[in-house]
Amino acid sequence: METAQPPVALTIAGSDCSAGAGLQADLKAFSACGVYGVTAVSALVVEAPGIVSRVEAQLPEVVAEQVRLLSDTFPIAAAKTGLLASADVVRAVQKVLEPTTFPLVVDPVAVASTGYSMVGPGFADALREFIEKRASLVTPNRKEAEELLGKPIASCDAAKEAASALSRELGCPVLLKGGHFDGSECVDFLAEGNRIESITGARIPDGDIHGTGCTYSAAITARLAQGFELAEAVRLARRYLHETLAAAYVWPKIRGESVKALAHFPENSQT
Ligand code: PXL
Repeated sequence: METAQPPVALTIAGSDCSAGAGLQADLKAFSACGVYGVTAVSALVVEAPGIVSRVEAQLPEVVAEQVRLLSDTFPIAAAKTGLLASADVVRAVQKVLEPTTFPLVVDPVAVASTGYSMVGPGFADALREFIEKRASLVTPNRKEAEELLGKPIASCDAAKEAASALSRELGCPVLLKGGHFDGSECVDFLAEGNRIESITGARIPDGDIHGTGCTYSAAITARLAQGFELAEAVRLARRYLHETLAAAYVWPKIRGESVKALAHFPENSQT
């Protein structure tokens, strides 16, 4: 019997051996959203929740070769980039994506939630050029938006204007995520030039779980691969992220801290 084929989404991202973030999070989110995921590995990260011990950017030509082979083989409907880790990898990815036209979500990851910088010299400039030339959406958190704008964003109110300013500067839609501002609700701003939409979600206590940014941008990518327009893709992805946080797993303390992970298949979490 023939079954309907799912859309295909590509992630170009780092491997997180603890599987909470990076391409492992992306693949889980793609699968949970009903999309077939393929992966080009851009960096190897040795980490566990709360600790990053090493980041090894992969050879730019090997990253590009993965992307080329995958996009020559699969009908890729949308893609995302996560941790690209070096300026040379960014430039190689930009070049290999030149002939492609599918929607591309750029998650401008540079620093792990532990504060560990995961990128090399010249990264910020290379990433900005890549975003300006190819991104369909960029998804900064507060720190990443401040880095891209070159100035602090003092409050959630200021974030609205910052999202618009950034979108005009970069020439592409911006989703500025509100998780790192104060308040009982998380407000994300989706700016497409002068048009702005706020997406509000309840703040989940202890919701600072590793991999939320990767999961959010991967779920957006999955929805774009399924043909949803941008604002609806973001709304659906925000809801999915909320579910993975609300059903999160917590294992007992090991190094003084309990170990948490997002639950990507929340409907299975009690079985
Ligand atoms: O959460 C950011 C992130 C993205 N990608 C990889 C990571 C991390 C965080 O540690 O390891 C591969």
